[in-house]
Amino acid sequence: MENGIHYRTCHLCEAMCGVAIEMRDGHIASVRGDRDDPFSHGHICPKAVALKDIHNDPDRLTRPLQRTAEGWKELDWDCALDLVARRLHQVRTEHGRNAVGVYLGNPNVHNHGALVANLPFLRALGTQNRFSATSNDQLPHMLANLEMFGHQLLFPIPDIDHTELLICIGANPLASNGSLMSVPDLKGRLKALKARGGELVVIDPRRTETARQADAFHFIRPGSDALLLMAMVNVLFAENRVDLGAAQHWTRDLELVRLACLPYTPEAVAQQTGIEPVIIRDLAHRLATTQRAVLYGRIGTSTQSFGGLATWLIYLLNILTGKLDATGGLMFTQPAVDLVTLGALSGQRGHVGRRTSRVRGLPEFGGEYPASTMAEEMLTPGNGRIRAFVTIAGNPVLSSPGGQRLDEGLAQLDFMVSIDYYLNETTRHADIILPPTSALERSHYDVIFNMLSVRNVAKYSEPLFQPDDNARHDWQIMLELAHRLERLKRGGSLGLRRELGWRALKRIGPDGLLDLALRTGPYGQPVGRLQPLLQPAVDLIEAVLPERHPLKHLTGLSPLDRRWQDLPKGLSLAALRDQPHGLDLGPLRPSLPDRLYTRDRQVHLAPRRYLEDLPRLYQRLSEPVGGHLQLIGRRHLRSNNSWMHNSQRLVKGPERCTLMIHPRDASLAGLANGDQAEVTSEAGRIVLPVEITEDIMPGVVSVPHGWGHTRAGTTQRVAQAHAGASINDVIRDNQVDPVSGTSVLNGQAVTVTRHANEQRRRA
Ligand SMILES: Nc1nc2c(c(=O)[nH]1)N[C@H]1C(S)=C(S)[C@@H](COP(=O)(O)OP(=O)(O)OC[C@H]3O[C@@H](n4cnc5c(=O)[nH]c(N)nc54)[C@H](O)[C@@H]3O)O[C@H]1N2
Ligand SMILES: Nc1nc2c(c(=O)[nH]1)N[C@H]1C(S)=C(S)[C@@H](COP(=O)(O)OP(=O)(O)OC[C@H]3O[C@@H](n4cnc5c(=O)[nH]c(N)nc54)[C@H](O)[C@@H]3O)O[C@H]1N2
Ligand code: SF4
Ligand SMILES: [Mo]
Repeated sequence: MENGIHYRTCHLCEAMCGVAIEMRDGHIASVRGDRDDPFSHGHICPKAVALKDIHNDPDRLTRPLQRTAEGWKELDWDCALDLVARRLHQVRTEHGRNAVGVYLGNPNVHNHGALVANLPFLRALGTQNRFSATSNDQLPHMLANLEMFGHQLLFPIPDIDHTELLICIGANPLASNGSLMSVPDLKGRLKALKARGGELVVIDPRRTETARQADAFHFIRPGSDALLLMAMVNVLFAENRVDLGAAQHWTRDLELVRLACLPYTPEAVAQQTGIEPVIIRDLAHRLATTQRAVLYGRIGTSTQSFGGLATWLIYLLNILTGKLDATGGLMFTQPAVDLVTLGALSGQRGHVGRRTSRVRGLPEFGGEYPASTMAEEMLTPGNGRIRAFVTIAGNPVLSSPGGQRLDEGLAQLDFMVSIDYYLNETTRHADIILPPTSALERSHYDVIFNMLSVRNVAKYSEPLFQPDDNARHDWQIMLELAHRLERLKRGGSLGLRRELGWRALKRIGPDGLLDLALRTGPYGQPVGRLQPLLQPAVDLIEAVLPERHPLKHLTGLSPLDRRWQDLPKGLSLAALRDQPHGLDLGPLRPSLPDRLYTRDRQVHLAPRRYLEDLPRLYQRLSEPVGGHLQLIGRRHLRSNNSWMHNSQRLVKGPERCTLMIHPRDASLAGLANGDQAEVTSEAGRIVLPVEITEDIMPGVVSVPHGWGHTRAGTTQRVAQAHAGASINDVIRDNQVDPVSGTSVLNGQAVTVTRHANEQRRRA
C-alpha cells in the first residue's frame, strides 16, 4: 500500500473498532483509532496496535510445514495441499468418513473468507465429527434463539445506547469489549448511560472492571445464576408485575412459566446464590419498573453447569418485563448481509439432538458435537474413532477443557493438519501446517459481528498488504482442499459442470460473494440489467455449494425478502468501497413478530427442553453450599484467548496469569502473596502465582484461559517467556450442561494448596 493513512476494521474482538493505519515505505508507522468511523468514533483498545505485531511477528509461519524425522520441513503449496487431501481421503476410505474430525476455532468468525469456505470444506470432509468453539462459548444463546425464536442465529442484542438500566450478569465487557453485543467504546457508552440518568448493575463472582463502573454490584456463587433468575421470575408473578407489553400478542406458554417458578422464592435461593432476598426482589422490581431496561448475560452464565437454563431465563425475564424488541431493551439487528434470512431460506434455522456422539451420547447442535467430547472420541477404541484431525484457526489444547487428554488424543492420531499461522500447543501435533495470509493481507467484512451489533452498520476494509504469490488465504486453502477431496471422492474427476463450478467459486471468492449478498440483502442495490450476464456464473457456483448453503439463495440476484421494502437501498461492494470509514445504517428497530421463525410465529416461553432440566435445578436448591473452592475464568483487555501472547507490547507488565483468591481462602490454604499455588482436579494440576484480593468472592478462585505456553515444541518465543499455566488443564471435560452440551468452564471444584517447592524455599 502507498504511503498515507488506510482505514480498516480491527478484527481481533467483537467490537469492530475502526482503525487508521499509517503506512510509510511499506511499513506500518502507526495504528490509531479512526475518528470518522461512525460506529467507534475513534475508540480503540491496546490490542489494536498488536495488529502490527502479529503481521510483523518473526514467529508467524508463512510457508506450509511438514513434520519429518529431521524436524519441520517447508513444502510448496501444491505439494502440501495434494498430500493433505490424499491422507484425509485415505483415512476416510479405510475407516469411514467419521474417522476424520474437525475443529473450527474462534478466528473463523472474524474472517468472511473463512466463513464462505467453511461449509464447502466441511461438506467435502463429510464427517459428523465436527467441533467448534461454539460449545465452549455461546451455544446456550443459540439454543435459546432456536427454541424461543425459531432460528439459531436470531440473537437478541442489548440496545445499550437507549437503555436506562443495564443489568450485566456473567459478562465483563470492560475487559472483553462486549460479546453478543458488538460495542466499541463501552466505557464511553456507559458514561452516556449515566449522563442520561441510567444505571448499571453487575452480578458476578468477581468484582470486575465492569463492576467498578457499576451503581450496584452483587457477588453471586458460580453456577447458581439459574436460581437467582428463577427467583426473579417468581417475584414478578407473585407480585403481579408480569407485563409483556406488545409481546403478549406473540408469545405462548406463559402459564407454564408461572408454574415452573413456584418453588424458587427469593428466600429459597438466597443461600445457594449468596444474594439476599431483598436484593433479588429489588432486581426484579427495577427490571419491571424501568421502562427502558435490559438484562444481559454472557460467558459466566453460558459456560457453566446451568448454562442452558440461565440463558433461557435471561431471555425470559426480558420478555416478562416487556423488554424484548423494545427500545432500550433486547432487540434484533437488521444487518446488510442477513444470515438469518439466508439461513431460513435454505432451511437452515438450526437443529439440536438429531444424533448423539459415539462415546458419551452427547447431542449435536447445528451439526456439531460438544468440544468436551473431542478427546474421548480420539482415545476410545471402536468403530468411528477419530483417527485424523483438522484444526482451522483453533488452539483447543489450551482452549478446551481437559487439555492434557486432548494432547494425548492428538498425539496418537494417524494424521493431523492445521490451518494456522503459529506453531503452538495444538498445531505442534500436526503432520502438516498450512499457514494462511495475515489478516492485514486480506480484505475484511464482519458478516457475524454486524449481526450482533448495537447499531446496524456496514464496513468493508481493503487488504493493507498485497500477499506474495506464494501465500494463500484461509478461504483459498479450504476451497483447494475441498476441491481436491471432492475429486478424490468421485474417483479423480468431477465432470465438466462441477469442475467449472469449483473454478468459478475460487475465482469469484469471498468478495464476489459478499457483493452478491449485499446486493440481494436488506439494503441492496440489485444487479438489475446485468442479471442475465451474471446468472450463468452464479448457477455454476451454486452447483458446487452444499445443498443448504445460505449463498444458494443469491440466485435470484434481487432482494430476497419483501419485509425489507421500506429500508434504504443502494448497498454493494462498490458502494462500501466508497465509504472507507464505514456506513451507519441506523439504530436497532422493533421487528417482531415479523422476524420470528417459529412455525406458529410466536415466541415460545417454555420450551420442553428447559422444563425437562428443572428437576436438576430443584435438586441444586438442597445441595450443600461451600465445602470446596470453585474455579472461574477471566479475561484481560491486553489478551485475546490463546493466541496473542506473542506480542511483547501486550504481555509486558505485571504477570497476568495468576490465581485470584480471597484472603480468607488464601489463609486457609496457607498462601501468602508471592507464593505459587498448586491447583488440582482429576483432570490435572497447574502451578501459578497467587494474587490475594477481596475482589473475588470467598469460596471462588479465578484463572484466565489461553495461557500455559510451556509445552515442548512450540515456536512462539515471546509467549514462552510469559508462559503462565492453562486453566483448561484442570477443567474436566466430563462436565457439560446437559441441556446444551456446553462445557462447564466456570464453577468446577478444585483444590488449592501451596506449591511444595515454594514451601521448601520459604522454609
Ligand atoms: N477455561 C476457559 N476456556 C475457554 C474460554 C473461557 O472463558 N474459559 N473461552 C472459550 C471461548 S469463548 C472461545 S471463543 C475459545 C477460543 O478458543 P479457540 O477457538 O481455540 O481459539 P483461539 O484460542 O483464539 O486460537 C486461535 C487460533 O487461531 C490462529 N489464528 C488466528 N488468526 C487466524 C487466522 O486468521 N487464520 C487462521 N487459520 N488461524 C488463525 C491462532 O494462531 C490460534 O492458533 O476459547 C474457549 N475456552
Ligand atoms: N480482551 C479480551 N477480549 C475478548 C476475549 C479475550 O480473550 N480477551 N475473548 C473474546 C471472546 S472469544 C468472547 S466469547 C468474549 C467473552 O466476553 P465476556 O463474557 O464479557 O467475557 P469474560 O470477561 O470472560 O466475562 C465473564 C464473566 O463471568 C463471570 N463468571 C464466571 N462464572 C460465573 C457464574 O457462574 N455466574 C456469573 N454470574 N458470572 C460468572 C466472570 O467472573 C467474568 O467476569 O470476549 C471476547 N473479547
Ligand atoms: S476493542 Fe476489539 S476491535 Fe476494538 S481495537 Fe480492541 S481488539 Fe480491536
Ligand atoms: Mo468466544
